[in-house]
Formats: sequence, C-alpha cells, structure tokens
Amino acid sequence: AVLGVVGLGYVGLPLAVEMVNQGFTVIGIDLDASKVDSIYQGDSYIHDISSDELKKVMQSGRFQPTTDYSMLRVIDALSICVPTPLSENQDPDTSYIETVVDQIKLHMKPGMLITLESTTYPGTTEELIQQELDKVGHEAGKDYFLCFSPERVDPSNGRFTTFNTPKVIGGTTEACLKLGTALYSKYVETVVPVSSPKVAEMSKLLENTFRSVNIAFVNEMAMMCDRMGIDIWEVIDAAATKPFGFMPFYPGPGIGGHCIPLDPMYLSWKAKGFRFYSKFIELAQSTNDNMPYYVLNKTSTILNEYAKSVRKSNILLLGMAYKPNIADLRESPGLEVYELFKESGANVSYYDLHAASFKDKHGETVHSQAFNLEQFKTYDCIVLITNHSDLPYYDIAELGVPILDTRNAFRSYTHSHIYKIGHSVQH
Ligand code: SAJ
Repeated sequence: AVLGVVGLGYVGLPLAVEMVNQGFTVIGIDLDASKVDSIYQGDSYIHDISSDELKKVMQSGRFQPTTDYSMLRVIDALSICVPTPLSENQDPDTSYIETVVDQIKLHMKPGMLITLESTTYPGTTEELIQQELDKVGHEAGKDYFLCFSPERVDPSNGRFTTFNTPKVIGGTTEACLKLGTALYSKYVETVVPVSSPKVAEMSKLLENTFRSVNIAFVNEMAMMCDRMGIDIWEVIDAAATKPFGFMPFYPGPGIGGHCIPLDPMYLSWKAKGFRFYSKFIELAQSTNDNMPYYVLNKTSTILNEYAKSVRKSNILLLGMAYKPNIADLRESPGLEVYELFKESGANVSYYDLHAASFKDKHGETVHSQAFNLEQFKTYDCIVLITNHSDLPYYDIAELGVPILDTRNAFRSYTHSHIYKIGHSVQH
C-alpha cells in the first residue's frame, strides 16, 4: 500500500516519518515547495524531527515529498494534516481542507482511505468531505473510505511521540472505521475507535478547550492572589500534592501556539449555529487575552518601586517562543506584550536564542538582542516571557536588574529585585 500525507508541518512530517519507519512507502504533498526542497536536502524544519533522521528517511527511498497533487492517483490511504486557522473575524478558516478536497475530486484513487487529522469543529468531515464527494458521485464506504482521527502532537514533548500517543478514530461507516483502525494500528501503538467522526472531532475540542479554560482559570487565580498578597505558585504546588482529582495548570503571560488559542473558537462558532453560546470559551479567551495587559501593569508597579515609569524605560523580554525549548512564535503572548510596551512608550527589546526574529504588527522585522550580560545590565526591567531551559538564570539574577518572572523560572532565587506574576510586589 502507498500511504499519503497532505500538509508536511509539525503534524504531517512526523506522521510521514513514522509511516516510513514502519516500512511503508509514503508520498508527502505540500503546497510549499521550500518545504519539499528542505526535505530532499535532509534539512529538517520541524523541531521533533532531526535532520539526521530525515536524511535516513530519504535514504530509505520510501518517502517522496512533492507539490504535485496528481500523485493522489497512486495513494491508497491519505492523512490530511493541513492547518485550520482562524479568519480575520475569528471564524474558522477551513480553506486549506477545502483545497485538498478539490484536489481529491480531481485525482482520487478508487477505494482510497481518507483520514482528516486537522483539529476542527464537529461535522467538518461530513460537511466538507463526505457531502462534497457525494456531489461528484463518490459514495463513502463504497468508492472511498472516510475517517476523522485527531492529531495529538505535543511539540518538544520528548516522551510522547506519534507512535506511543493513543489515537482516537471515527469512521463514516463501519467499513471506514475498520479500515482506518487497521491502518493506524500499523504505526500507532494504541488506536481508540469511536462511533462517528463527530465524536472524534468533539473529543479533540474537549481536550484543548479543557486546557484553555483551565489555564484561564489559573490566570484569574494568579491575579486574585496578587491582589491578596498570596503566592499563587506556592498555592498551586500545595494543591498539586492532592494525588487524585486535581491537575496543575500554571499562570503565564497569555497562551500561544496554533492550537489552544484557536481550537475553542471552532467549537464556540459551531455551537452558535445551534443557538448555544458557550460562556466558558468566551470567558477563557478574554481572560487569557488579558494577561499581556496584566504583565504591563505589573511591570509598571515594579518600575514605580524604583521611581521609574514604563514610558522611556528600557525593557528586555526574555524568551519570545510560545512555550519553552522551541522556536515557534505563532500566537506567542510575548508578541502582544512587546506591542503593549511599545505603545506605552518603552524602549523594548527581546532575547531568544531559539527565535531569532519576528515581524511586529507593522510588518517591521525585530531581531533578538545578542546575549550580552554587560548590555543586559543597562535595562530598567527584564520580563521573562518563556522559560527556555538554556537561559542563564543565575547570571541574569546576579545582574541586579529588576526581573518580572511570568513563569516562576527564577523560583530558586530569593533576590529582592526578582518579582513574579501571581504574587504582590510588596512581598
Ligand atoms: N500554558 C500556560 N499554562 C499551562 C499550560 C500551558 O500558560 O499550564 C500556555 C503555554 O505557555 C502555551 C499555551 O498555553 O503558550 C499552549 O500550551 P500547550 O502546553 O497546550 O502546548 P501546545 O499548544 O504546543 O500543544 C498542545 C498539546 N499539549 C499538551 O497537551 C500538553 C495538546 O493539547 C495538543 O496535542 C496540541 O496542543 C494540539 O496540537 O492540539
């Protein structure tokens, strides 16, 4: 059997590599020719796939990356791993999925198994794939087979991989589910069949909305503790000693990535179509979106302790990626914090070894500062946004520059000039 993956990003490329490693011949399709070139060069652009691993996969001769959709003609089983972003007005943008479906209409191999993996609202598989293929006379479960199986890739998670993370899958018909389960069982350790694509679609949204809501809740707790002069970080560690019925989440400067900030909006958007308005999702969104303002206000309070104001002060943001030890800047809350400091008249810079530059909201490229402790000493305040493991915490603490720690990364330092969110300044 020839397997296919459409979308060679942080989900699709690891999936294709896993398939090749399990002995399959795989065709990888992506619109972006530079991705295809990088793969041929054996240069990995995905954090969790090393270039050596990619070179080995290419040497196997069983992986063919291409931009040519007509290759769908030789693919027996296709996994669709394309992005599902939000449009300008925060509504689902399913255009990437629709583009793939248009190509499938042109080039589908009879009997093809199609599995959508992109995180999306319940009903997508039926409405955007099954109903579309019905229109051109293809019947699911007969002319082709259709499943939904959500991806659970957790970038930079060294422990859980594509292979050992249980995979939920729902089929349009019994035959679809059987085929999909049989295929995924060949390269995923545990497959969890459910009764329909909608159940599979909804289970993924429950997983990610669960995170967004709980992160928002602990962010609210952090602001409460700040006001009450209680250390939220100590409170969480104490609560986390409860061995059952509790799971710690931690406050931060907001939430980033291309999943948690977006996926719940897919759910609330679809629910509105059923005249159901989710208060949790809207409240979580606004609470998490408010955190950059809280960071700005807290920095202002700290600067006031030194008779300074945000305006005209020199601020250094430490870490810009959306979570530790990766380079991904998408939706990073640090970007919003950066813009707020600029709008408040501060001279704001950032240092992140993993993320060398980004485009600010005016499209200007902002480059990371070089690592230079003497230069860092000249800042009025350092704000830690992302707790990369390789930051020199000791050296930075010893600078004597006031630090606002949004991740409790300096927990082992007791210098009086180190402050943290979720605790009052006058501690
Ligand atoms: N965050 C907090 N506090 C927390 C946890 C996370 O502020 O307690 C922030 C992070 O800093 C980050 C954002 O939320 O900015 C998202 O973090 P995340 O840990 O959810 O990481 P993602 O989005 O890269 O991956 C998640 C997966 N992570 C985990 O379950 C741990 C998982 O939900 C999905 O497989 C994945 O999204 C996806 O692709 O949907």
